Amino acid sequence: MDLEAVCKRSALHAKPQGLILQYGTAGFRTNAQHLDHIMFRMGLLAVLRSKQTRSTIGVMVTASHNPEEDNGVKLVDPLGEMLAPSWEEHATCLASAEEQDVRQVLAAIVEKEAEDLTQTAFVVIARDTRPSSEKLSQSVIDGVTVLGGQFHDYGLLTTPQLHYMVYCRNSGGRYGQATVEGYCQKLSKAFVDLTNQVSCSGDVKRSVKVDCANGIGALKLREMEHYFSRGLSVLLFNDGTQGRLNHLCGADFVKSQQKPPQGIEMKSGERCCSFDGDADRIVYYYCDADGHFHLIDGDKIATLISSFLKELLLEIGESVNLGVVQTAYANGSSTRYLEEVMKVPVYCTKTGVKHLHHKAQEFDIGVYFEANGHGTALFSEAVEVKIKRLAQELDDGKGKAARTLASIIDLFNQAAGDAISDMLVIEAILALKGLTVQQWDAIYVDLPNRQLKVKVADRRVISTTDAERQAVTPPGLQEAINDLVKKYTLARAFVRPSGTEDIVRVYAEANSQESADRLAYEVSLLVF
Ligand code: 16G
Ligand code: ZN
Repeated sequence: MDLEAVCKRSALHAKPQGLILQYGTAGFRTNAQHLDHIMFRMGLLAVLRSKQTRSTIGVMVTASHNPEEDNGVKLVDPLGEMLAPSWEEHATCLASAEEQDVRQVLAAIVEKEAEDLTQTAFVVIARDTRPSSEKLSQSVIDGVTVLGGQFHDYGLLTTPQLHYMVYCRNSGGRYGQATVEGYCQKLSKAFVDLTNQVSCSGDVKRSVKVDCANGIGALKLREMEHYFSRGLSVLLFNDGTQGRLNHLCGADFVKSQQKPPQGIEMKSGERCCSFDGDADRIVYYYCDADGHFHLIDGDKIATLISSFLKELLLEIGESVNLGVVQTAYANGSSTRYLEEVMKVPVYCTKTGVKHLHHKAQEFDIGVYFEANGHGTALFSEAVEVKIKRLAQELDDGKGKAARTLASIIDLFNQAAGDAISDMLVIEAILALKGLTVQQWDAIYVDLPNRQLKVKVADRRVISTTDAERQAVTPPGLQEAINDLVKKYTLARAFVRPSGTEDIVRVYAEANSQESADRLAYEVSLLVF
């Protein structure tokens, strides 16, 4: 490792003195102007991680649903997963080092991880459509090359597409071909196989309206739609030709504001969905005949998917361990429905995709979704092999169910939650089951809920346990929340420090909107 050369080049990507940024829940994120040094250094770190794991590592330049002037970066581990926690710490140390200390921090990482520096390194890079992304990804490449790493720049990809590429490259082709075409073909073939089972009924062609948040999702859907257009037509809105990224549109806006995005025309009963800026989240919605807006969030998506999977497993006659993973934000009605009606075990983890993903890996089939619409389903290798074998061997009703399940397995992006893949899964399930969006929505009724942000002097005084559902500190806070919750019916409330903003988040739900609003407000006064 030529540290002299690294330091010289690092000076060209100098860190503003005193600027300290943390590798947060989903990597570094802030105003794009402050990120050049971070990008260069994450190029360096990706090379070290690649040498250590002897695998291809991914670097994604995006700030997801943040405003257009922000940007960010995250590393993708060998199986397409989020970076391991010990390396998040290395990332924070390296990003925070003043210029003269970079050499020392790099050497410390090499020593701690017992790196074999003679190993080759390979890094794949992609970016979203932000104006700042292209230049910032060049800084990543600069970091990769100065440490002697090889790289492939995919250019514009959705975040989950990059996760998919990393997984493909490290699975020796077992998972799929690591190209955009490979991704499009794998998903489309699975989707067409599924929808071919229904299209013979002479139905009019299905269609869905998609709000692309003025982001990368529009480009990638356009690139792909001709592969599956016989089964589904997608009508794109907020495709980036006019509006600003994530501005008054996109999955995060729709979920948090509980209203339709700007720039989409909705007719009563029409199925619509929104992606976020890097297309790793999706929520659905529709307007009823009275013009009322109905949101179908990640919880209802998880319910649709897990009930469909469970039905198929029953038909096939296989007993398989299927579990659903949620966070504290999951609507109480969804948890109750899954546990009591569907008899599916439900687990709760801390917020952040990496926590849900790891928990879901414990099951033969693990379905995980955050209420905000990030999620997917994971299938153990044993289950995948078995189902695909049964799909070939059996030719009765069981064989048909096995073939459906085999296609569904291929349609999921098992590396990360993926708005395009999830949309195709949902569209296929609705078509196969002949469900309208209203029928899907009616599976259960969401409990009214309210989220509030509270600005405090130091959000770290609040610490939590039990997957963020109980406050440990400050002392007395949890008891006070419990006392408030007791006054309401079907109520629940919790507080947690945000992992992405300098605020505390309050969540409350109860049997009426007024109660949920009041409870959230009362809890926020405790935090203040
Ligand atoms: C990040 C997470 C998302 C989580 C959100 C919570 C990933 C890829 N993204 O966007 O899963 O819901 O942070 O933010 O992990 P908060 O801590 O500010 O509530
Ligand atoms: Zn995102």
